[in-house]
Amino acid sequence: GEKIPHWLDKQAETNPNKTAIRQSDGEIVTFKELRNESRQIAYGLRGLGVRKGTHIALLAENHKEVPAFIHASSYAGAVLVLLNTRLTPAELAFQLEDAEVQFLFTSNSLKGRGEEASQHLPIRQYSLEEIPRDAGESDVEEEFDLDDVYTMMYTSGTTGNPKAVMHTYGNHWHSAISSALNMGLHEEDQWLVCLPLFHVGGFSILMKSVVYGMTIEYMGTFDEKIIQEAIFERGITHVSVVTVMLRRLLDHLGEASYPEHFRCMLLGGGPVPKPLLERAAERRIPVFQTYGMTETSSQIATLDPSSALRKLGSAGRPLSTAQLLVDAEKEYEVGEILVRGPMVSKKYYNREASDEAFFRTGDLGYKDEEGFLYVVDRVKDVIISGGENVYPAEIESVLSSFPGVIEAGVTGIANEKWGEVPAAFLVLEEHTLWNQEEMERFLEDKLAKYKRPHVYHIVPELPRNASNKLVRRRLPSLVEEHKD
Ligand code: S0N
Ligand code: AMP
Ligand code: MG
Ligand code: MG
Repeated sequence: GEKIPHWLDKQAETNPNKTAIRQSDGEIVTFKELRNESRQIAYGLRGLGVRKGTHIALLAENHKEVPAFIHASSYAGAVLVLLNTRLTPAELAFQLEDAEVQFLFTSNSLKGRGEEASQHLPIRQYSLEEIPRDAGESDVEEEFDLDDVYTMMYTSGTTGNPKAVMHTYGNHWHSAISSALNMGLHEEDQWLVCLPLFHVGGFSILMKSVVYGMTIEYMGTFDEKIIQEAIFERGITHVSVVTVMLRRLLDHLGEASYPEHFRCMLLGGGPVPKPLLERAAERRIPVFQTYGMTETSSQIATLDPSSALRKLGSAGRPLSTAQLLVDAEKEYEVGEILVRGPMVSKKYYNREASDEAFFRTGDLGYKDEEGFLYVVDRVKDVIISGGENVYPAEIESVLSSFPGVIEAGVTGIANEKWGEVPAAFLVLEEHTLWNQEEMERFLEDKLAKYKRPHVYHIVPELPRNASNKLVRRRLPSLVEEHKD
């Protein structure tokens, strides 16, 4: 495929002294320093045995060393698997094995969890600190083939089995470029990273930074107070958030409004309640709802600044290089959302590539007469809790392995804080004494906290359709019927 020069080398040449990354505590790295540091880490990785195409994984919160490590991975030509830090060792082990990871790098705080996850796998593990920083220069990748795979991130797509989305350099490149064409690019732009880098929403900001030569502020854990300071006092112009984050920011803001220089609150990763958008609009906060997913390397449709208020509730129109169809006959009719574009991942790792021209998202939406997209629902039974995906089939299979459980059904129920949380419906063997505490203890090492059911209902049977398939959407009504 086409080749482009390493984006960080390019920025180090054109904007050497510009701030690439400012930590929220004030520490600054210029593009030239970031290039040098990333290359040095890449030499260290080479010394450990990482070659072009080697699968390496990262298990770390948003620590200081992470951005340089991510760029080092591209200098080393490695395929970087980004692991969700909220997962249990058992869940991590599945991904490490499935992705055929050879090296695991962790933050110090997650070292133990990494060791537990990789104990039965042929993986060499290091903490980020252990990567040698004094290795002599070696050959690193100075250009990218746009068709080469750079990152892998796990999702369950529409089926329920976790699978790794593969992103090429070209996917990330076109994602960044298309976003800029939609939002515009100003010399003084500064994007705040308060999303985790292990999901594509956060990761894509790092890519935008090196593709545009844009300063980012990078924070460890989500903290509304620090975010507000960054916006009011440090000139932040863009922030990417999920719904729960926007609500927390608005609550913290009180009666104030954001300063003039603030250009964009990019809101995505899940459904957005209209009252929240109205609340933000009343305060004249420029919220742009976006639609995208891991498979689309972040945004694929986004509301543009000129339509933001007129089309409140819409996720906008497809970015300039993207196409978006709704599988329906006419305007306003709901159908599955289909997408195509150079930012859309071609393939899941170790799965057959689809031969369809458009990617079926598993989401439902409609377009209005001007082509603006409204996302209304999902075909897939995924629950989105605070921007994290929960796959009912995965939870059900763990619940069913608990003694006395004959079958389990899981569905999302509304939750004020997280949007949606999982609720479990269990059919028990006769004479089984239900003990919720025991179930909760049982789940501790099997499921990440955000995947564990918030409520349990013991029911006589689960709703099934004519072909005996569990109908998860009917689960809540089952409890209502059961009550009276
Ligand atoms: C909202 C976050 C920050 C909450 O985490 P916080 O406040 O740090 O909590 P902790 O202190 O870690 O834990 C406190 C308690 O809360 C539980 N908990 C934490 N998170 C969740 C959750 N999501 N659901 C349910 N419970 C949760 C903890 O377990 C703990 O419990 P206790 O106290 O009982 O032990 C955090 O959840 C967060 O960062 N969420 C966002 C994740 C994310 O990045 N999602 C987006 C994924 N999708 C994409 O990346 C594709 C879309 C996309 O690209 C995009 C998305 C957004 C914006 C822009 C884009 C784009 O297209 O560019
Ligand atoms: P992920 O699979 O973690 O990348 O999450 C992406 C999913 O979040 C999409 O497939 C949608 O189901 C949901 N999502 C993303 N953006 C929106 C939006 N603007 N409105 C409603 N749901 C969204
Ligand atoms: Mg979370
Ligand atoms: Mg999600």
